[in-house]
Amino acid sequence: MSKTATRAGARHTGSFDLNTYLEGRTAAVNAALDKFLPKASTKPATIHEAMRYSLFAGGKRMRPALCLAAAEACDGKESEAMPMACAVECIHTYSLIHDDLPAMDNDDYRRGKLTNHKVYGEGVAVLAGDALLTQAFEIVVRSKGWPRYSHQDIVLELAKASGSLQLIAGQVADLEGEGKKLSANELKYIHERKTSALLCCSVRLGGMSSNCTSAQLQALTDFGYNVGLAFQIIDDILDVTQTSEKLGKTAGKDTAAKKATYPSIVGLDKSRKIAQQLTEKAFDALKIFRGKAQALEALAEFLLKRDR
Ligand code: GRG
Repeated sequence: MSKTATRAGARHTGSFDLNTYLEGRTAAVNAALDKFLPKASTKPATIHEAMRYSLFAGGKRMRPALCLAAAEACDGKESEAMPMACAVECIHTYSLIHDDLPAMDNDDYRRGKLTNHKVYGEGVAVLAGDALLTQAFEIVVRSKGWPRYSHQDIVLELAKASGSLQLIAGQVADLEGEGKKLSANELKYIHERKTSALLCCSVRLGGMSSNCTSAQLQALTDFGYNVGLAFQIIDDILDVTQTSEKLGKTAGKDTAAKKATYPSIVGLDKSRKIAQQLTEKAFDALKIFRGKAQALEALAEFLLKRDR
């Protein structure tokens, strides 16, 4: 068995219990989000209901978990990383609401439920996405601040990851690439921006909330970048190998929309191999944490092996 297969294949069967970890983090993140967001009954109630509908529709909470695990690796306090974790989840949920709109991917299901616009109409869905994006900035700006990284640093981090050079750039390239034959490099450009940027931002913010050193921040950047790319390749694989019921969203959309994906360019086996190699690179980036990054390692492995 190759080094990659051994390491990415069976690393965390030992002491670390990822299920318990994820259950605990998800509950804590949900409670914090509930506190940060206006109550559903706050006027105008429709928008607050719509924001909460998608936010609490049952996502995997991977970005917040990565953020909190990164803070842990840098000896940070969960309470100080929590605003960052909630902010990245708000931005992620906004991007899903907008991506599902008829003007974009036109999807009816997300997180196992009807999409936001199917329940609240397109106008409110656009606004719910806008409001969640704005909410993310309010959450981090209102938090108490961090020793080495200013509010300005934190806001810049979030703005860069979600702006027209990263998340939006990826979505634009994705829209413009539909029906076209893209090279593997063009596809990587999309994945880096559409997916990796926010995952990378999540772990960086976790580190920043813990007053991490620049070497630790670089390690988290390398980790997040590689995990992000692997995450999207697995997402593309699941789109062709899983059912809509399992995914909680419409399966087979990439093929139907004639989207270039790793499986369509290099095939399923090679795609799995690339995802495994990227995960291996992500593991390597964690060496600097000398055993304190167990949760990050387990999450990277989980994301490689996930089936939904
Ligand atoms: C700014 C409108 C806009 C879009 C940005 C994020 C995005 C681009 C589009 C959403 C659809 C998509 C395929 C995004 C890539 C990232 C990804 C695989 C999202 C799904 O994330 P999961 O699996 O979802 O973590 P849950 O529901 O579990 O949180």
